[in-house]
Amino acid sequence: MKIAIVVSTPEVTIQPLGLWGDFEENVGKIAELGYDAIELFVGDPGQLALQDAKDLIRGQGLEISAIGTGLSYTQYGLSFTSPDVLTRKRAVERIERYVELAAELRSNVIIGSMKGMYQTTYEDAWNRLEECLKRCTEVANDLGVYLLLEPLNRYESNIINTFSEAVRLIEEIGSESIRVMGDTFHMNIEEENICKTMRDAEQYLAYLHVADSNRQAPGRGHIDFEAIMTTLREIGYDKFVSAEILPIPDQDVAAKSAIEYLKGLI
Ligand SMILES: [Mn+2]
Repeated sequence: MKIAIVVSTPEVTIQPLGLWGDFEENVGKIAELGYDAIELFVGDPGQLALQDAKDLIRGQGLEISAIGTGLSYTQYGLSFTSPDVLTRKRAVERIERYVELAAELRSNVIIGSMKGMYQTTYEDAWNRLEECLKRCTEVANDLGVYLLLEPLNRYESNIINTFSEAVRLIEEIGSESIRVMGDTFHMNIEEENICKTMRDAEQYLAYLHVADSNRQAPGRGHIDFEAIMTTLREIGYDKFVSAEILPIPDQDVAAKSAIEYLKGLI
């Protein structure tokens, strides 16, 4: 099991659930704290100075666990369930750019917020999402990248709130290039039992965001991370656990307390 944390790339103008600001300084801090990897929070992949970022991260001996794409919905309004065909087309093209970026960085692409908040029927939204994701998996498959489908809680999206929906969609899509990822903050709201949910989806589970019940660093709320880490160990999970957390009391303290707490449980 390897530990990562969200860091925004230099072109991002808003605070992510992780570190923001001077990119070089943040990458140095993360390496110093003992993290294995960085999860890159990228806005427009076209605006990222890729080679610089890559050199900096590799220079610190860190991996790039995944690429977060949420800004493409929250800032750019691109959604897979939009009733507007042009918006969906642009959303697919945007993910294709992220997949190319991930291929360059030997990383994977998270699909969370870009599922959108639909205002049509569930069935229409499902079909639109499935069609878009099928197209994205073709590019992902060609480039050897995984798409990580993340269930979000009901206040952030109204489709794929649970692992069971995510697994059903993945099975319908029928591609090896799409997998499910968890986020303990969302799972705490939506799933009956976080550990059982992960066990049941063991064959599809490819990534995990960790945040406590209040979305702060693990250990600062009331989620049972001891049980979660035990479950991950028992199912032989050897992938990334990535801190996606509020900068409370500030981002440096949050980053430090997350790694210390998680290392204490491994
Ligand atoms: Mn998440």
